Amino acid sequence: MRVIFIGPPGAGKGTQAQRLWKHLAVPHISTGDLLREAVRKRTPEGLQAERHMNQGSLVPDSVIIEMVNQRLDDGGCDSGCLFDGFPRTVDQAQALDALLAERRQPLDVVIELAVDEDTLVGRLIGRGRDDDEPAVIRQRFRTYHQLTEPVLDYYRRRGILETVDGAGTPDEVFARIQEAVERIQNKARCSNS
Ligand code: B4P
Repeated sequence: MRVIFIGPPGAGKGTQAQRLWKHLAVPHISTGDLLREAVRKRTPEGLQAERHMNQGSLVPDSVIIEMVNQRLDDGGCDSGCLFDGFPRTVDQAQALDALLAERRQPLDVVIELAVDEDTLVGRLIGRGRDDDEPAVIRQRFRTYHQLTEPVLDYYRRRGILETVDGAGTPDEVFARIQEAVERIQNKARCSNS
């Protein structure tokens, strides 16, 4: 299966992706993790990304798309993968369509993790990562509304968006995600038979 996780900052994309990739036995591609790794290694992409991440803005599409392209070329994704935090703009979504079409790898489902903003702020402040400072968190929410919410419409129009309530304990959220994935798998089985 090829799955995308989308949600506002702190929605639990990383938390739930850790569970889902193990459950589906597919590679996990987190652009946030790839960027933090590049920052840690002080690569040219990492140095460019760090400034954007620390301001709560998105890293330029060209950097992200090339990073994902390389990750797909590294292999292991033929039978599926889980994209976590990517795509975050409509241009990234269109680029992903092209990358997957070249490889004849269709997308199965996009899971939106929906959580109210007050809960999210509490989670992020509790986590305390470098980009979890209040002014930066506010900017990350603005960026999400402006640039990432249109991505939800992009996939809704295609009929592959599943919205999952991301409130509650990580176990409760994961149970809802599993139900959504099963719904999609059953739908695919029915249309193939
Ligand atoms: P990400 O790494 O994707 O981070 P995130 O959106 O802040 O967090 P996530 O939703 O994964 O939350 P988590 O599970 O950790 O991005 C970081 C930055 O990288 C972006 O701001 C951007 O600058 C850049 N970037 C990444 N991808 C990009 C792209 N495609 N294009 C451009 N720029 C990009 O959970 C957060 C906290 O909540 C944790 O402490 C966790 O323990 C807790 N939590 C999770 N689920 C919970 C639950 N159910 N109950 C209670 N606590 C919970």
